[in-house]
Amino acid sequence: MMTHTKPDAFYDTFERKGHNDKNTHYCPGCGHGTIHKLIAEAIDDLGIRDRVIFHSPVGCSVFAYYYFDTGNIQCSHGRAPAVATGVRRVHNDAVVISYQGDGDLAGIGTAEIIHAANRGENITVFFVNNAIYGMTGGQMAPTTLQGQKTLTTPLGRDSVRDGLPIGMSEVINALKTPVYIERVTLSSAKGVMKTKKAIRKGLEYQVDGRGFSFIEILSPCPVNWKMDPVASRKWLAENLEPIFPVACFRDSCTNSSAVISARAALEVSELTEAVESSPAASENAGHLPFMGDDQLISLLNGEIPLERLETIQLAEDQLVKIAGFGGQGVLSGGVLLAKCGIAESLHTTWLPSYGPEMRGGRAYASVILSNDEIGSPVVDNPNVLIAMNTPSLEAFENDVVPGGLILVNSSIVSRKVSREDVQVLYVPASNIAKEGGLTAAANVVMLAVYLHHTGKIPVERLKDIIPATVKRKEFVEENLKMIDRTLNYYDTHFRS
Ligand SMILES: Cc1ncc(C[n+]2csc(CCOP(=O)(O)OP(=O)(O)O)c2C)c(N)n1
Ligand code: SF4
Repeated sequence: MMTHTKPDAFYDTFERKGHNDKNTHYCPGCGHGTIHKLIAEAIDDLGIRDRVIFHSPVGCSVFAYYYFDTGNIQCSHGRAPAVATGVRRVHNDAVVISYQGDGDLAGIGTAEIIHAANRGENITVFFVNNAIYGMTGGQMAPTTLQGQKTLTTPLGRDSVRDGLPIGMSEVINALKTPVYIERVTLSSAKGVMKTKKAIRKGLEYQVDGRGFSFIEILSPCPVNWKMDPVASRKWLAENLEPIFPVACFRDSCTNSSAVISARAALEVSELTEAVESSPAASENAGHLPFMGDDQLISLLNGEIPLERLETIQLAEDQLVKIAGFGGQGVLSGGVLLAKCGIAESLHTTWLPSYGPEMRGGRAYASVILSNDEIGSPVVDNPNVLIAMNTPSLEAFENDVVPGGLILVNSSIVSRKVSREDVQVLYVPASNIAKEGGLTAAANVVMLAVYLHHTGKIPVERLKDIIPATVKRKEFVEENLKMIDRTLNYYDTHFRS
């Protein structure tokens, strides 16, 4: 009987998620978890745990040091190969790992990886290519496929505007010094087994002092690809693998290399045409994040006439900060408010900010509504703060401008606002939402109170945009009812 156990190279518990927690912060189906396990197993097999110095990047794997019970260094974005070089040169006996995502390695850290490879540093690089910026919510990465829809390419990556996806294994293969370059995939069980072998080989070569190893791992990001874990592995096989062919590009140590050349750009274009017309791509097309509504597209296309751009006159810009923890609808609340502004033809910005976890971490959204063009989307001193939990109130209460408005989710925040020069409304938003049968709609409750109380934008606008914005159609009606329930609450408790 085979028993699956936790590798010794992992800590017993992962304190990032709380005391005694055995779960990682990764989303279900994310490739990072699988890759971590394979690396930890290889470290165990080679008996090198006490020698490993793991360099974790900026990206979803920024917290790798919470998992690997090895030496750990967290590097700034893209710089892991440079830091690893320094460590390599002063610790002769260390086994140095540089673990990097595609935004990190192929975007911001292009220079570092090329020069570390070219110097033939005796380090092992694990390059996790999920074709997107995962941690920041799904922007285009250098490896994003042509036609692939991301947060920053809502109509698909366009090679004329954005260039073609970069094959980093092919780029590294153009250098003479690396000893081992292989691209593997997590799309299937067989692919995972090959990945395991490649990871082990890359570490072994370093232990033997042979030189620079580069292992590119095609890895799913179900959350930002807007698919479930099973569909994402299929999409990986059908779409990423044709553009980034799985292959051993160089294995100088066994002399059995099957060196393949980079694909010509034209050939890639032909392949991407196939991607764009594939069922997986059209499935993806239904999930345009935040930009999917006709109105925004029309606005961007200039179909909404410019003369409609000054309908509402705001006495002052609305500088709104909505803050809480991930899962309270803080970011989507910001989107709803921003869309209300757009629907009123106001100049509008929405700027999300959140911790590395896709769920449960700290989060806030800054929204600006203005009659004038907006210079910066950053809101340092809001005139409206919507505090969904206590840490948010504590973090931002003192930033609110005198005379500003603070809405406190009094279902969760037990303390009172200490400022006396601001207006405060204590709204039991979570309770109102729960009693209305949709706990997740506390954000809508707060927005309805804000709009109704200030009269800046008719609350009707919120009702107008909800059907096109709320992703799960079965919740549209509940959200609309929640607004009426909130207005009743407001009229009873604040107007009387
Ligand atoms: C210098 C700097 N620029 C930008 C950022 C914002 N940022 C954080 S993670 C990230 C993208 C990471 O994407 P990737 O390397 O593909 O890793 P993934 O999250 O997909 O694992 C960016 C741009 C930052 N933290 N620091
Ligand atoms: S956002 Fe993507 S890469 Fe990041 S943890 Fe989630 S699935 Fe993984």
